[in-house]
Amino acid sequence: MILTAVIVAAIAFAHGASAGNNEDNGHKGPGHVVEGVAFDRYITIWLENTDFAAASADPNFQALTKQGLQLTNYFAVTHPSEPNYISTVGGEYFGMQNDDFTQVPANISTIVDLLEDKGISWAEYQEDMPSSGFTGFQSLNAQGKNDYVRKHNPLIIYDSVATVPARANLIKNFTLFQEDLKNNALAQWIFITPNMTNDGHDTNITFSSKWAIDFLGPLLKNPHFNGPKTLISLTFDENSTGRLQNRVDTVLLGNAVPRSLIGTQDAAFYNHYSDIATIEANWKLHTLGRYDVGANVFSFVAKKTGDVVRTLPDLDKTFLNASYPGVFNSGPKAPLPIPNTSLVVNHRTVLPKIVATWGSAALQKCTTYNGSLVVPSAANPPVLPQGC
Ligand SMILES: *[C@@H]1O[C@H](CO)[C@@H](O)[C@H](O)[C@H]1NC(C)=O
Ligand SMILES: *[C@@H]1O[C@H](CO)[C@@H](O)[C@H](O)[C@H]1NC(C)=O
Ligand SMILES: *[C@@H]1O[C@H](CO)[C@@H](O)[C@H](O)[C@H]1NC(C)=O
Ligand SMILES: *[C@@H]1O[C@H](CO)[C@@H](O)[C@H](O)[C@H]1NC(C)=O
Ligand SMILES: *[C@@H]1O[C@H](CO)[C@@H](O)[C@H](O)[C@H]1NC(C)=O
Ligand SMILES: *[C@@H]1O[C@H](CO)[C@@H](O)[C@H](O)[C@H]1NC(C)=O
Ligand SMILES: *[C@@H]1O[C@H](CO)[C@@H](O)[C@H](O)[C@H]1NC(C)=O
Ligand SMILES: CC(=O)N[C@H]1CO[C@H](CO)[C@@H](O)[C@@H]1O
Repeated sequence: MILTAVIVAAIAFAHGASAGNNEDNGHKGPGHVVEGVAFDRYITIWLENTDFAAASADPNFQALTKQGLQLTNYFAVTHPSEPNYISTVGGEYFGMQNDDFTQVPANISTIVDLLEDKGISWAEYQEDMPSSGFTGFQSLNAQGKNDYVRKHNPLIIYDSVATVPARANLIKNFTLFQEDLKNNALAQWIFITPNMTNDGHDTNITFSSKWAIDFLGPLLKNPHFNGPKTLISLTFDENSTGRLQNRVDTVLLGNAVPRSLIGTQDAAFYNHYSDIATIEANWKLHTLGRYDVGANVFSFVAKKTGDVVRTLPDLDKTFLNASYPGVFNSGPKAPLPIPNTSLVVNHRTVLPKIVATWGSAALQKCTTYNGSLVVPSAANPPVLPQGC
């Protein structure tokens, strides 16, 4: 019975989505389009485990880079994969330093809460995910090879998404991506994960960059994907060499990138939290009250939103190559971190629902988020106040 209800809900949603299409507007997703300051659609595509130097030396990656704006000081936040993926939608990785089967408690909010609060549509597309909202650990192909993995699916790891069928159903596979594309029903916020072959995890940058250029080539010319104000971030979850700086090669593509910046570089300090910060600034969203608040907004967007792009002191000594203690650390533990519900950045306040859950004086005594650009790591862990 429950399954039937879920399927009915999914069909109802899909119907609503196509009913909302507007042929005059190449970027209209499900429902109405909420205009952003610098972009109306944000698409993130994550490849795997590649050092900045290796990506920037790859000919296919170079060809894509020429069509966009390259971020030369964009950092992953730790190792291995899973904490990086969850960081970019939740503003925190809870000390995780493994790729285990994890469920983030339902009282932890994500970008989904921020987007839905302003009526902005969203979806994830995970290649070879066997069914929408699948919560399993992995899915092997017919030959028994690695295909879909939960650790590369950021939102399914959060129970605030996975346990709500209407939300979980928006986490779909590439078959449904092609369908949504054809129907001009793509959402305004999209996260895309290729399978373990295509994303370079079980191959290498030669393979993943070929996949990326083959995948993106036609899509960049398709107004259902690259509408007049679409921004695409093509990046990597982490650098492949643990002992070195965790810098990854990131390219911003799409029609929202100002023409004058195509083929140029931006050397400001960014990290996976800059993704959320940029989205929050663009759509004037609330924040999560975590590391999203302190992160730099991408410069060209910040120029339009009035956000201040700051310089990181000691960039050369920033590695972000290991996790601090936390609930999901297999080693040293720390309590579930409490968002700082008083943080404000460029008029953006913490989502009221988060304040309602976490805003009591007793809890706020023990928050560690201070809105700084500095991202903690094993070498510079968050410091809990006395008595927490
Ligand atoms: C959040 O959920 C966790 C896990 O269920 C629980 O331990 C914690 O007390 C909750 N915190 C708040 C503020 O609701
Ligand atoms: C994609 O997801 C749909 C909906 O859950 C499912 O019916 C289909 O079998 C999946 N396709 C593949 C290739 O896994
Ligand atoms: C990954 O997807 C491609 C198609 O995009 C397919 O050819 C390949 O077999 C898939 N990899 C695995 C391990 O299933
Ligand atoms: C990637 O793997 C392919 C085939 O295994 C190999 O030919 C190619 O040189 C590799 N590329 C890099 C950058 O290691
Ligand atoms: C992180 O980088 C520092 C500086 O190179 C190094 O000392 C440390 O061992 C690295 N940590 C890990 C876990 O690789
Ligand atoms: C939480 O944010 C408020 C407002 O910016 C700030 O005064 C306070 O110091 C922050 N708490 C911590 C632990 O940094
Ligand atoms: C703010 O937090 C960062 C990251 O944990 C930390 O490095 C920095 O020292 C803190 N700043 C202040 C003023 O407490
Ligand atoms: C910033 C950066 O890319 N750091 C390193 C990641 O690992 C590679 C491979 O050893 C180094 O060359 C990079 O310098």
